[in-house]
Amino acid sequence: MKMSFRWYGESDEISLEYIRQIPGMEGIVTAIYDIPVGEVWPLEKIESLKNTVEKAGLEISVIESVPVHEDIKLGKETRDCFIANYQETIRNIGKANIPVVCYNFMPIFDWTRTDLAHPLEDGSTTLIYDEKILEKMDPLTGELSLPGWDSSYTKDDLASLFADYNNITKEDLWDNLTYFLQKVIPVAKESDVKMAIHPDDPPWDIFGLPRIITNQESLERVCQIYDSPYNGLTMCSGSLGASRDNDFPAMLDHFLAKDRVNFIHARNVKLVGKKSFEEAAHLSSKGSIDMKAAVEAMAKHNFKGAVRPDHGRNIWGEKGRPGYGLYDRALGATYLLGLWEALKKD
Ligand code: DNO
Repeated sequence: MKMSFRWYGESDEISLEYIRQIPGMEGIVTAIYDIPVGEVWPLEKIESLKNTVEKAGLEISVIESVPVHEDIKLGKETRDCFIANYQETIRNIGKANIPVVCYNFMPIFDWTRTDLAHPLEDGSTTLIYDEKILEKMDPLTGELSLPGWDSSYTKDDLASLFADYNNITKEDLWDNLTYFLQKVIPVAKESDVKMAIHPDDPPWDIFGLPRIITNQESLERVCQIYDSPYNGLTMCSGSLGASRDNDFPAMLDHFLAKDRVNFIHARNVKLVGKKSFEEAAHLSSKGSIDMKAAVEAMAKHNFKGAVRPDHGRNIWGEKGRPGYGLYDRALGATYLLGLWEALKKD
C-alpha cells in the first residue's frame, strides 16, 4: 500500500512539509479547486500542481476528484460537451503521469453530515449523521452548511436542480452512468489513468434524491458496465460501512481479488441507529468496522495502490476543515501502517 494524505492545495492550512513529516507518508491526494465543474483542466495547471507536490518530496498518487457535471448525471443533451471536456481532462492527467482519478456520481450533494463539530466526551469533536435531523433539513429553504459540496449554488440553482431530478429514477441514473463510462473509460485506458468511483456517502437516498452506488451489488454492476481495471473503485470504509447491510472487509477482499480496487479510503464509523452514525477514530475498537480485517485484505492481495486515512476528529484543539485536520488523520495513517507492518511480517 502507498500511504497517502489528502491535501486541499495552497489554501490548505496543513502544509506539504507537515504532511511529509508523518512517518511512512508517500503520496498526496489532491485536485485543482479553482476550475468550474465541467471545464477542462489545462495540462499546465496539472503540471504545476505536480511540481509543487514533488518539490516537497512527495508525489501525487490520486486526483480526488474530477467532479462530474450534473448535466451528465441528469442525461441532458448538453452532456456530450461536458463528457468531451472530461475526456480531455483525463488525457491531460495521463500526460502528467498521474495514475488514478477518483470521482462520484451522487446527485447534487457529495458527502453529507448533520453536524460538523459534534462534541465527544473526551473533548474532541467529530462529524455525525443523525437520520432524524436530516429528515428535518430542507436544502431549499434552510441554511445548509455541508462539508463536501459546491457551495456556489444559489437557492435558485438548487431549486432548478431538484426539479430536474424529480423525473430521474435510479434506473435513469444507471443509464446516465453507463453512457458516461462507455465514453470515458476508453480514454482512461489510452491515457493509462485508472478511474475509481467513490461510493455514495451515506449509501442511501437523501433529500429525496436517488443514490445508486451503495452496496456490493451496485459496485459489481459498475464493474460490469465496462469490464476493465481502468473502470475501478474507490473502496471507502466509512461510506460503505455506514450501512449495516455492508460487510466492508469482505467487500474489499472481493473486489481486490477481482483487481478492481484502484484507491482505498480508510476511516471508522460508529453506527448508532439504523441510519445514523458518528465518525470515529480509526482504531477498530472505536467504531463498528473491523479495520484489521480490512488491512488484512489489503495485505492478502498485496495491494500496491494508494490508501488514505479518511476523515479524522478534531483533537488537541485543532480547528481545521471538518474531517480534514492534521492530527487525527496522522494518527490514522500511523495506525494503518502499524497494522500493515504486523501483517506483512507474519
Ligand atoms: C469525503 C470524500 C468525498 C470524495 C468524493 C469523491 O471526504 O471522501 O468528498 O472526495 O465523493 O468524488
